[in-house]
Amino acid sequence: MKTVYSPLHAGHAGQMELVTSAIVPGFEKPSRAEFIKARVESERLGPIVLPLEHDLAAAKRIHKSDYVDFLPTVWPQWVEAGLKGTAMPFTWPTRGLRGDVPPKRIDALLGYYSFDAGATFVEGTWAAIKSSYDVALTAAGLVKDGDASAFALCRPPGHHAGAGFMGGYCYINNAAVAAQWFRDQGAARVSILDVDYHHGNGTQEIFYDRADVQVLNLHGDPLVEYPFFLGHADEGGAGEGEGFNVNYPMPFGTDWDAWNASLEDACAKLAAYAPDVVIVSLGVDTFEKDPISQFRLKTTDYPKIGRRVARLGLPTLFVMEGGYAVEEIGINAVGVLTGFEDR
Ligand code: Q9C
Ligand code: ZN
Repeated sequence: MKTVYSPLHAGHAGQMELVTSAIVPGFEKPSRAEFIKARVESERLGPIVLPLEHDLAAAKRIHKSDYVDFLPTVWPQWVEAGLKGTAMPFTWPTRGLRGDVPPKRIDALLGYYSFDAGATFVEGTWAAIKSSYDVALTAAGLVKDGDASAFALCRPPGHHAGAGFMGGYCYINNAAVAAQWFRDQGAARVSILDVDYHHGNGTQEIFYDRADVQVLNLHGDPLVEYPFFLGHADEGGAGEGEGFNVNYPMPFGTDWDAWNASLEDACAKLAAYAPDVVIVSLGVDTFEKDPISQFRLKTTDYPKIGRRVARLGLPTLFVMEGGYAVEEIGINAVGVLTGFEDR
């Protein structure tokens, strides 16, 4: 399969991250994408192609227009305000505060348009976000034009970004953009299978009341794991979307056998839905050695994921999400893809 990759991701670099008790260098760093690209090459997965440029219309089909327009202005506004370092929010309009009046300061606007401090900006961040979006749409185009599968090597990732907010290293929800794009190109139904360790709260929110995009999410139990405030088993969709959102929260320590039981159930529901195309939100932070996660999948498990998805027999777009064990991220992510190709 072809891989779509942009070197512009690399400008999103050197940012700081707020964790439970400290500020540390960001886990979501450029070497992630470079290790994956190197593995695509060494495994000879297929050609690596650059993305085509797209305007932001496809992003605005699922994100709020003012939110999308805000993203390219963040760093220029930050600099204009005389600020340096890493742009990050510090105040959020939670319950009891007003979330409908955007403030007039860039540091406060960052909070207005986010749910945590995990989507930070440096000078090259917008170009990276835009390139990641272009990567997803270009790879979607390959599948639409007849490729059985394609790999969107997106960085930054997307699945935590909601209709009007960023967070969790995510800005534009690349998988959700691609799903809506397939619908707009004539697909009747699209399934998103999110295998990232963290719940894809943004993807769930965007499609929660819709029957035309099925969202299946395998992840750490939000009672004890980020993003904490969405992803429970009783979230099944609303209105017309009732029954088309399925969550599989799992405990710390989940290994292949237990994780695979959820995957099998998800694949059965996916097959019954009979979509025209499958989008895999491909996070490999389920890995036993991931520095911020608590599942126990092994390197040998990742090809099994790809094989199972291939058995669905559907056009498939893989969209890169998380995975922070950078030495192994390429082996594990590309393992899913070579497994899909049964080699
Ligand atoms: N101590 C994705 O995998 N921080 N996002 C967790 C770490 C946020 C993960 C705290 C993790 C976001 C795309
Ligand atoms: Zn993740």
